[in-house]
Amino acid sequence: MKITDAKVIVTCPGRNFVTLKITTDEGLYGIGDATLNGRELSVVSYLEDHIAPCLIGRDPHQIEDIWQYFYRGAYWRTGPVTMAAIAAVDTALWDIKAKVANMPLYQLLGGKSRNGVMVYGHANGRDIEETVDEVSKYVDLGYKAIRAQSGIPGLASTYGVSKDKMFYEPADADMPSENVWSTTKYLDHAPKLFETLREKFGFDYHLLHDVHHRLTPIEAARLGKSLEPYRLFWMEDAVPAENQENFRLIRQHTTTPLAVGEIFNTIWDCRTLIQEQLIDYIRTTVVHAGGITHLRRILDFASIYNVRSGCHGATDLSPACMGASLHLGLAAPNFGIQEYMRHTPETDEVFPHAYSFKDGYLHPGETPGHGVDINEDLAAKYPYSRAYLPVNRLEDGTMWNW
Ligand code: KDG
Ligand code: MG
Repeated sequence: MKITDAKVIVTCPGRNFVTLKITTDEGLYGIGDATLNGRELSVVSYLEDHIAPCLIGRDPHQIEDIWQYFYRGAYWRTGPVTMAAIAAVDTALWDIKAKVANMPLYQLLGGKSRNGVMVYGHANGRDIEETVDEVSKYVDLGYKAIRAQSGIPGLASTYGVSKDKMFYEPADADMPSENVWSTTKYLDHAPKLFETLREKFGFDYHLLHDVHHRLTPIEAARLGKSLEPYRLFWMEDAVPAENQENFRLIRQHTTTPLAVGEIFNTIWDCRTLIQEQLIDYIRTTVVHAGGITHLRRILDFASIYNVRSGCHGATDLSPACMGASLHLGLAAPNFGIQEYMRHTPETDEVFPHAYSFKDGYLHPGETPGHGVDINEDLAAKYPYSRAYLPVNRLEDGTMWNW
């Protein structure tokens, strides 16, 4: 079998997605997600100009060798653009291999370790009251785990609070919108949200929270401590994680479980965090961490240190990424939870998929491959539209982490 074509498809059914479609001389094809939110076209160029020419003529079954060829062989290793491009190739090749085997991908990854993949949804509101109402809606939909974010008094907008309740879309403008952040106001408010949620819903549901990289280690330690009575499933991205050692300080001070890694690209980005057991959940995902091949390596490494998966699954990760992630989640021994921010109906139509939601769990389905396809005619009706994530400044104008 030989690869005859590697085509990059860019579509914007409400938001931008980049997809790689690899076709073989036997007519079988596979697809992989290559979306890098706000920087999409850099991955398009990487794939079209630098990867596609080296793919034609190769045997699609040699997934590991092809992965190493594009990782080691590039000389310039790692980074989100390179790793998203490699991920797309890898995901498409696993899709092809499973189609050839006529099996759902999870069978090739060792078979299922559970009946379904527990997911968490995103409840958010402008204030605590509205967030409580939104949590109720997720409870009614059958979710077992819910992420809660609320607007902060005195701040015009903040991460995680959306106008469209089911579809949070932070990449909202042709030029980056500017948010204003106050750690003082946030630290005062966040524990009140979870106190109210536990009073109202008890402890039957898992509650999660995303700090979105905004604190210093000692502030994160303080927040973790103040959230302890509310027994969160996790506190996510409490600090930026370029400096993995930062988590030692947070860990020393709090028993609130810690999750990090949605922007990591390789196993090296999380090595200290995992080896020293400074975190409980690793959030690396298929598209931004080198595909199924590399994510599986990270999860296997994490499994020796009691660290479980909590893969990123925001709307900017396409259904092709979600499908692949669900197969890995069904098979991995140390699966923890999967984020599930729903896609719009337009996106679901462009990417017909076999996965389905029931009673708080997603199942990848039994279709051979990863079970996600792309309708190219429909995709062509939604041209690329530039959209940036916001930027963040402190109240005095200093640039901060968004
Ligand atoms: O593109 C950025 C989003 O994926 C990110 O802001 C979402 O933090 C996020 C999450 O936990 O889903
Ligand atoms: Mg996050």
